[in-house]
Amino acid sequence: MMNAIRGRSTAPKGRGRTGRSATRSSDSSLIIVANRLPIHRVGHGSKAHWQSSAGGLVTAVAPVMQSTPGVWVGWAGGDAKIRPFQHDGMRIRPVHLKRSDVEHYYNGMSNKTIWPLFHDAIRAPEFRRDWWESYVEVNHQFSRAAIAEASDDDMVWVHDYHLLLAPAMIRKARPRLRIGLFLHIPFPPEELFEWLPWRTQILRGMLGADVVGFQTTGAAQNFTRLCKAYCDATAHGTTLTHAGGATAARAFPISIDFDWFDQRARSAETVRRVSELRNRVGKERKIILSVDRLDYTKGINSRMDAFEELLDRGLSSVADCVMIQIATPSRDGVADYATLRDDVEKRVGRINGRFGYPGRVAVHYFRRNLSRDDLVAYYAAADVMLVTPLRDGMNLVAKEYAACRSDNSGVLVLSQFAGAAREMGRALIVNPRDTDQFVKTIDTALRMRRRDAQTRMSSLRSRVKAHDVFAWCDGFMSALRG
Ligand code: GDG
Repeated sequence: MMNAIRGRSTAPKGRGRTGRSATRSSDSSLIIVANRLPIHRVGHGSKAHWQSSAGGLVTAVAPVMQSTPGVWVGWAGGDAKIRPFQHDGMRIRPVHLKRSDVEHYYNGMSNKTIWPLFHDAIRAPEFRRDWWESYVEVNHQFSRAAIAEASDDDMVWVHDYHLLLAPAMIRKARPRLRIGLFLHIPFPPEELFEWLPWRTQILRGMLGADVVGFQTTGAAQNFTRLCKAYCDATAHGTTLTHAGGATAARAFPISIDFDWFDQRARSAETVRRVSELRNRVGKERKIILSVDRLDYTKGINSRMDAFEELLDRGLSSVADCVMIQIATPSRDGVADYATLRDDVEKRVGRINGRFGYPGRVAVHYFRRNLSRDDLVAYYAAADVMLVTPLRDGMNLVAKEYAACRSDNSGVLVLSQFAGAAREMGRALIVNPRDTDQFVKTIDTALRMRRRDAQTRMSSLRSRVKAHDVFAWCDGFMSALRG
């Protein structure tokens, strides 16, 4: 494939008003540029091999890369220098990060500045010049790798908040490339974004793309207002015109591979696992499930508080229901995450101490990565799913749950602050900070009549099926092709 990329003609194609190439040949390659590679190394010595990784971005983009010739530029984790290689039909180009970059660019600027700021400043963002300098340098490094892989006919698709400067850096070296940027997390309103000492540089970095995609229209509008204020951009519909050319800023709500989840949930193996799980927790009890990365944006503590109050007020009991919280370990290098873990574990201990009895635990808490098949079995077993982040770009878990409810049973309780709430209005929508309303909504979900639940779930499933990850990708890619 590499020969095909390098050997392809770089003759100019049709050019748009901005001087950027406006059409692509059908055999253009796609170069994905993302902080992490879609695979990670497992095992040691002769048994070491690469395995697909879990996570929002990987889940969403991997199926697309199976069907399009492409390259994935990203960090492999750790500090080993790894040469480019081929994996499962895809060229992998690892970017090497120094330990100090992991500390400053990744743990620092990405996860202690941008992540909290873009999530409503749920934790106070820190602003450090040395982190910023490292962020600039690492963005250059990713950009150089992308430039080395791309011929002028190819498309480059940059992902997420770690690489907001890369579109303009790549554009500078290769003015005619088609460049897309998709932001997986929210884009904040002016009054928060303006805190950033490097706000203009970041906006200009993003404007290097031909298409900037967001999870919601609200996020795209926030970006548009800021570009008008700080980059002299003018807006016509969803197109921003600025000194560097034109950029489309629009919502492309991300989704899941609906059919994969649907079929897996219907399989005999899943049916067997569900029945085993039900027998273990007690057939008569309703299962309330949550699945999150262990992150303070996901609202795990407020959810535990609501569940505790539900039991405390006697609205439900441990004989009637059980909560299962799957919490995937995340960002262990950031102190806030260790504190969160302690807080969550204290709450689980307290609730079990107060309400559990022999043979009946109130909260089952798993802090580990499960296989996708295990996850599907939990989704298929759960009577009520709580997806209640304090702020979330989209939240794929909400969509995965709906996809696993092939008989239309199950009730989804969804935070109004998840991007998914824009599309999944037939869920029970909650404000997770309003404990009173939260407790009542869990109670309503537990008591909902089967027919009402089925009407809601059927509508949720239709929406997710019609707007699956392939539709998301087609939508973004056709905008990118111009
Ligand atoms: C970011 C944005 C946006 C979870 N635990 C396990 C596991 N998972 C999988 C889920 C789901 C994914 O990870 C999590 O996706 P989310 O959307 O919930 O969240 P983030 O990781 O925060 O992702 C988010 C997303 O990007 C996509 O744009 O929706 O708003 O924050 O697919 O199934 N998978 C396996 N084992 C686990 O234990 N195998």
